[in-house]
Amino acid sequence: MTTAVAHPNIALAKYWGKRAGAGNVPAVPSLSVTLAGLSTRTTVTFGGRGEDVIVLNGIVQPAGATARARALIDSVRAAAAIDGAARVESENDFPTASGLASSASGFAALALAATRAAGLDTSVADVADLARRGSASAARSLFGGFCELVPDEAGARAAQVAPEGALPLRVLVCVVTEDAKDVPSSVGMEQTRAESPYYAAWLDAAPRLFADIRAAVVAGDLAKTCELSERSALAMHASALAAGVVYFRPVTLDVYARVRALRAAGRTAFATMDAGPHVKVLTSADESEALARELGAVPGVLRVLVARPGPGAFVP
Ligand code: 2P0
Repeated sequence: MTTAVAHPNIALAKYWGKRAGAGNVPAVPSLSVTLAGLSTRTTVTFGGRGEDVIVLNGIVQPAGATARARALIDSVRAAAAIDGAARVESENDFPTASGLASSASGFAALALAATRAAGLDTSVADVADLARRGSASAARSLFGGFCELVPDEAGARAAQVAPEGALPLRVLVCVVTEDAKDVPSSVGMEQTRAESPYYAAWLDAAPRLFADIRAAVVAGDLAKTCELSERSALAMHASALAAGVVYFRPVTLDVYARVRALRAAGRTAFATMDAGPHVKVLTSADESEALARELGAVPGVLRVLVARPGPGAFVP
């Protein structure tokens, strides 16, 4: 039995779209910041009888809803040549409708706990590869601070780009709904690939945005990192919008308008968003508390979580 803890991450350079073929390989490189203060804690026990059991936040999950987690467990069992069923218990200390993807921290914690519970001495890079097959963004949560996920001939490689302290970045998560239902990202990506006239433009632009964001992070340039991150998110959503994949709601646009107004007034404020309507505002540590109050005053914003760069997945 082993317990592992992982934190969610927010992409600064977005991943959107998968390479053709098996293995869940992203079509573009991405770069994220792992967040402190919010965690998934997962315990894996091997050696049971009967079927594998997966319990999420206290609720036993049906097999159909957890196929990717079961595939991960099967591959660990095969690699370790062990028999017996697995029991997985996983808890998030942040709500599913928080606007933060629980699949990233969930698959990162599962991959680390499962390999260690099976007695495997898998390298962190290989644990990230296992997590990536479950959910690509999860590979980035194995590493702390700023992390990249870069597709190559063999699949995709995750690695740390810069440590937690490289930038005084804060992420203000503006939660705009308690409703967890949106088009799942894998469905939205596939619809974008199949139907968007701007998908090719996204595939063309994303690697350049990634390279420029990576350079800004490594140089410790907070303003440039935030500015380019907003562009990456807007380019991703423009390609999705053209396929009818719409994650914006009226309040989302209201937050974007407030961010532009704050910026016009000289503040560091840039917006990014994922496969849901919540807006994550990127700012500096110094400005974060005041900005969180101002964003919390936008009608329709339910609450604002302030998150800082955090550590990679670990066994406590
Ligand atoms: C990202 N997102 O880079 C992008 C930006 C959402 C928008 O990664 O299909 O759950 O499991 O590989 O990682 C969310 O997609 O997708 C995501 P799968 P995942 O963070």
